[in-house]
Amino acid sequence: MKIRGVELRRVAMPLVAPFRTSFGTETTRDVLLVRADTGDAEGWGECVAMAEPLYSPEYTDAAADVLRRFLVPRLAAAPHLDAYQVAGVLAPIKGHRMAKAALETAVLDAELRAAGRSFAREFGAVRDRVPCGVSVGIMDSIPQLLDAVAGYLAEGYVRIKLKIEPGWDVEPVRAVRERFGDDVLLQVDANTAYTLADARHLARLDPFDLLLIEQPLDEEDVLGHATLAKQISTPVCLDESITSARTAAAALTLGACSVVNIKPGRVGGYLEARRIHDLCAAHGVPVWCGGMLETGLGRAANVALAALPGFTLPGDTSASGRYFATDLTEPFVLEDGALAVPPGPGLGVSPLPAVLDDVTVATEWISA
Ligand code: NPG
Repeated sequence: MKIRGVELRRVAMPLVAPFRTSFGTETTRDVLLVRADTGDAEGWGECVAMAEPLYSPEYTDAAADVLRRFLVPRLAAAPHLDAYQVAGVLAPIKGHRMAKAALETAVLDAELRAAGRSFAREFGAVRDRVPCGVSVGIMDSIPQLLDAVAGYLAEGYVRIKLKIEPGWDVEPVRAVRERFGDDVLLQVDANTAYTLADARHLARLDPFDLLLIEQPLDEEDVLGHATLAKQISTPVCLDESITSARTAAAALTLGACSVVNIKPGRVGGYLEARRIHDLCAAHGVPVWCGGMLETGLGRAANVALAALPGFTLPGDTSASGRYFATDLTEPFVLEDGALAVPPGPGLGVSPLPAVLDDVTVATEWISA
C-alpha cells in the first residue's frame, strides 16, 4: 500500500452541555480529522488532542502542524506501507502520540476497508456489544449533580464516573452514594489535581467502595502513586501517566496502579493500546477504555477495542448523545447499557457528508 495523500480536516462540534474537569471546561469539541487516501481505499482517523494543552502537552494546532511538516511527509516517503509499520516509520519524531495515533488509525482503516475486515476482528474482539459507563463533569451544586446522575442511570449507563478536584470530592461521592445506593458502580477521576500531601484526605473516599480513583497525582509522579496506593484502599488507576506499553509495565512493576485506563490516542494508537491490553491481561490487571469526547469515528474504534477480553470494566464509551446533538456518523445509541460494536469493514462507520460539511471549519490536502 502507498499513501497518495492525506487530508487534514478541522471540525467544530458543539457539545450538548459544557463538560467541566479539574483542568478546564469544554463547550465545543475542536476536532482534527485525518483522512488517508491509498488509491484502493480511504481511511479515517480522529485526533483526540484538545484545543488547549491542558490534559496533555498536545493540542489541535500542534497536531496539525506536526502531521503536516513531519509525520505525513515521512509516511509518504515510505515505499511500501502497512499499518503495522506506521509507528516504526514515525518513531524518530519524538512524542506527539495523539497525532501519530490519528495517522496510524487512518492507514489502518484504509487497509481494513480494502480487505473487508473490521477493527473488532483485527483487534481480536470477543464481544459484539460493550457495556458503557459515563463520565460526569464537575457541577455548580450537589443537586445539579444528582439530577445529572439520575438522568444517566435512567438512560441505562452501567457505571458512573465523577470528575473530582480539591473542594469537589468527598461530598459529591457521599451524595451520590446516599441517593443511589451502594450497588451503583462508581469511580472518580482527578486528572492530576492532587499531590501526595493529600493522601489522608483521599483516604476519606475509602468508605464509599469506589471501583477506583483515576490519576490523582501528576502524570510524572509514578512513584507518588505507588506510595499513595499503599495509603488508601480505593484501587488506583492511571490514565495520563500511561503513554506506552513500556510505561504501563513500569507502573505495574512499581505498584503505582492496579487498574489501567487505555486511551488509544494517549499511547500513540490502537496497536499500542492493544499491547497494553495484552500486558495487563497477562498480569491479571483489569483495563477499561477511556474517552476523549470523540465523534462517532473515534468512538467506533474505541468500542471495537473495548470488545477485547481484558476490558473487564465498563469504559467511557458513552453514546453519541452524551456529547453531541448530531454526531458526524450514524449515532451510537445505548441499548440496555451497551453499545453495539460496528461489524462493517474498517471502522464500520463513515462521516455523514451533510453533517461533515456543516461542521467543517477548514480542510487541507497534503499530497504525497
Ligand atoms: O466520555 O469521551 C468521554 C469523556 C470521558 O472524562 C472523560 N474524559 O480525563 O478521561 C478524561 C476526560 C477527558 C476528556 C480528557 C477530554 C481529555 C479530554
